[in-house]
Formats: sequence, structure tokens, C-alpha cells
Amino acid sequence: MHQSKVVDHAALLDDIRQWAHELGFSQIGVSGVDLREAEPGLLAWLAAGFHGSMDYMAAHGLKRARPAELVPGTVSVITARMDYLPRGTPSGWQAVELARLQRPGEAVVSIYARGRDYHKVLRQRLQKLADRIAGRLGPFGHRVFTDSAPVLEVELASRSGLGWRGKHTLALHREAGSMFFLGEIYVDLALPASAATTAHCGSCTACLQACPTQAIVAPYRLDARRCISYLTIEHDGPIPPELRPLIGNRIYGCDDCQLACPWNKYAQVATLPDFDARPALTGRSLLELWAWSEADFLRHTEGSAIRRIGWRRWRRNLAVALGNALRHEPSAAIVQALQAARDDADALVREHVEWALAQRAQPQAS
Ligand code: B12
Ligand code: SF4
Ligand code: SF4
Repeated sequence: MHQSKVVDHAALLDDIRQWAHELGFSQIGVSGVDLREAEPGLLAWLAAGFHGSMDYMAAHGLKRARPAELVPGTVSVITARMDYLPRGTPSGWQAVELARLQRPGEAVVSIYARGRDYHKVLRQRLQKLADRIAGRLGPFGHRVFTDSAPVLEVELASRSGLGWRGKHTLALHREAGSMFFLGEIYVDLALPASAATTAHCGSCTACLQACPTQAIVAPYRLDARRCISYLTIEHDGPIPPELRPLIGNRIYGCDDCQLACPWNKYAQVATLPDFDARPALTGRSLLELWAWSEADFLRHTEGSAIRRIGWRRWRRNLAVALGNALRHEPSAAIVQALQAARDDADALVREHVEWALAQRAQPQAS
């Protein structure tokens, strides 16, 4: 435990907020480490099998809800959020995104993944923040996280005033919607906890209704196995055939529940250039991306979170979207491109290519 008696924690927190702002964070909070109230929900979610094949969600047991067991000595958690709408995003951006989903031939990458991998951006900047704290205090016990470890990030964020939990399960803020990332620093400093905000979903259910696959099975309960984000990013192996038509042209992640949320008219653009949308990943046609070689894929996704899914899942996702495009409209170019991949070296890709070609005969989807 750090020598807390000689530190003015309230003054330190003011400095931390200032430094965090300079590093591109939008807001800082402080949470305690008693998350016992969240444990039943986590256990119920796992017991229902909602995590699908994300074994890492079950692997650490209740450590996920117990910061002081994950990092012994942790007394407080500094929570941080960072807005990620790419700079230059116009107001009314939701309409732009919804229009993309109406163009079956366009490849839609979800907004959070169009720029640099946020894991890298947030982790580096949280470490810089921790270094500045150490510069003031001397060495102290800490560890930084963003998405990468057994940490209940939305729970920590909502306890510490970074937003309330929306019915879509994400953290949501009155002045920032939900288009922000979360990160934390577990510290051995007894910092004063910040207050939670009140929830403002009210009777709204727009996100539940907008979800193309009905993955939000009840408010605050997400069956990841149905979520397009899970199916296109986390899930390895074949995508369940009954869900393929519902994926439409989404090739990496999904934003629909957030596009429907009225609070996202207050979403803020990023201050950092890191999240600027890469032209190669935004507004491109499915056929353009399908024509990439593996070397092209690696080049265009360097430093991007997309690289993590690898060439095989990338092609699988594109094949599904091409099949969905074919169902909407006959296209000799798409049929030809798919036929050329019938003997792909990968059995998973081959199976999805056959499925895609078979969509020609299907009646128009409603
Ligand atoms: C696993 C995961 C996923 C999974 C599952 C999502 C989920 N809701 O669980 C998948 C792959 C589907 C996913 C998708 C996305 N994700 Co994600 N994901 C995570 C991760 C790694 C863990 C989330 C988690 O703990 N889930 C476990 C369940 C138990 O938690 P929960 O849903 O919050 O459940 C609580 C309650 O709702 C309740 N509950 C839930 N189910 C049930 C069931 C019963 C019966 C009961 C009683 C209670 C109950 O209890 C729980 C505890 O309080 C976090 C990072 C982290 N380490 O926290 C990022 C994170 C949540 N994801 C993030 C993002 C950006 C996304 C996407 C928007 C990406 C995209 N555009 O495609 C989508 C959004 C989908 C959605 N609506 O959630 C951000 C969210 C930022 C924010 N503003 O909140 C995070 C925080 C990453 C980050 N560092 O920024 N994600
Ligand atoms: S990300 Fe898409 S599929 Fe997943 S819950 Fe939200 S709307 Fe549904
Ligand atoms: S769409 Fe409505 S219910 Fe869903 S998170 Fe936003 S305000 Fe809450």
C-alpha cells in the first residue's frame, strides 16, 4: 500500500483529470473495488451460455468482478473514457451510417474499427498517465487495462460516473452518447470515489428493436452468440446459416443498437487523429475488398484491430456479405468473383462461398 497519508488525494485527482485531458481522454472517474452486486449478473450470463465460444469470459471466474484479486493491493480503480467518432464526422452521421446499410454492395466496418486499434491507443496513453502520477508520487502499485483482461469495464465505468448502463449493455453518457472506449488503471491509492450518474433510458427500447438478430434478448441482457459483433469478430468457424442473412453487409462488428439510440446525437468526435477512418476500410465495395490478396489485407490492417481476426475470418465475413448482396440483386461480377474462390485453400471459406452462391436462388429478403 502506498504512503497515502502524505498524499492529498483530492488535489492529485484534479491533476490526473488535467493530464488525462491532455492525453486525449474525455473523462476520468474513480471506482472502489467492491463489485459484488455485479457478480450474480455475470454468473447468470455465463450460465446461460451467452458468451458462446469466448472461453476467456469464463476462464477467470469471479476475478473479473474482483479487482483486488486480479491485482493484489488494488484499492481504487481510475476509470477513463475516450470518444472515438472519427474527426470530421458530420452531425447527422447516423443517417450516413444507416444509408450504408441500405447499399448491399458496400462493405461496412463498424465505426470503432475504422482507424487505429484502440487497445494500443488507450493502453499507451493510460500508461503515460500512470507515469505522470508516478512522477508526482514516486513509484506506486498500478496496472493499466483496456478490454484486454478480466475486468468488468462497463460496471466500473457506470459506478464511477462515466455514464449509465444502457439497455444495449454499453455505457452511455448524456453529453457523449455511447461512442467511446473504456480503460482503467488499477491503483494501490485510496482515491475518493466519484459518484455514479442517473440512468436515462426511461421507457425507450429502440436498441432492442433495432438489433438485426434480436441479440438483446431483454434489457441489459445480451446473448453474444446472436450478436453480429461476436459472429464477425470473436467467433471462429462457421456462422450459423440462419443468422447469415441478418448480417447484411456488416463485415466487421455492428453499430445498429448504437445508431438507434437517441442519446448518440450527443456523441463527440475524437480529439486524436488515431481514430480517423482509413480510406481502405470505409465506403469500399465488397468486391474491392474481396479482390485483396492476403498481403493486401495485412498491409491495410496494420495497426488496426481488424488484423486480429485474420485472413480466414475476414474472407468468411466477406463471403456472407456477398451472398446477402446477391440475394438483393443479381450481379454477374459477384457470381464470377465467388466462383473463382470455389477452390479456396480453406474449407471454412469454401463453405461460405458455396452458401453465398446459393443465395442467387433465394427469394428477396424482407
Ligand atoms: C465480451 C465483450 C463483447 C461481447 C459481448 C458483449 C456484452 N454485452 O457482454 C461482444 C463480442 C458481443 C461485444 C460486442 C460489442 N462491444 Co464489447 N466488450 C466485451 C468485453 C470484453 C466484456 C464485456 C462483459 O463483461 N460481458 C459480460 C456480461 C456479463 O456483462 P454485461 O453484458 O455488461 O452484463 C451485466 C448486466 O447487463 C447483467 N446481465 C447481463 N446478462 C444477464 C443475464 C441475467 C439472467 C441477469 C440476471 C443479469 C445479466 O449483469 C452483468 C454484470 O453487471 C468488454 C471489455 C471489458 N473487459 O469489459 C467490451 C466492451 C463492452 N465492448 C465495447 C464495444 C465498443 C463493443 C461494440 C460496440 C463493438 C462493435 N461496434 O461491434 C459491440 C456492442 C454490442 C453490445 N450491444 O454490447 C466497449 C463498450 C464501450 C462502452 N461505451 O460501453 C467495451 C467496454 C470495450 C472497451 N474497452 O471500450 N463485446
Ligand atoms: S451490435 Fe448489432 S447485433 Fe450486436 S446487439 Fe448491437 S445491434 Fe445487435
Ligand atoms: S436506445 Fe434507448 S433503451 Fe437503448 S440504450 Fe439508448 S436510450 Fe437506452
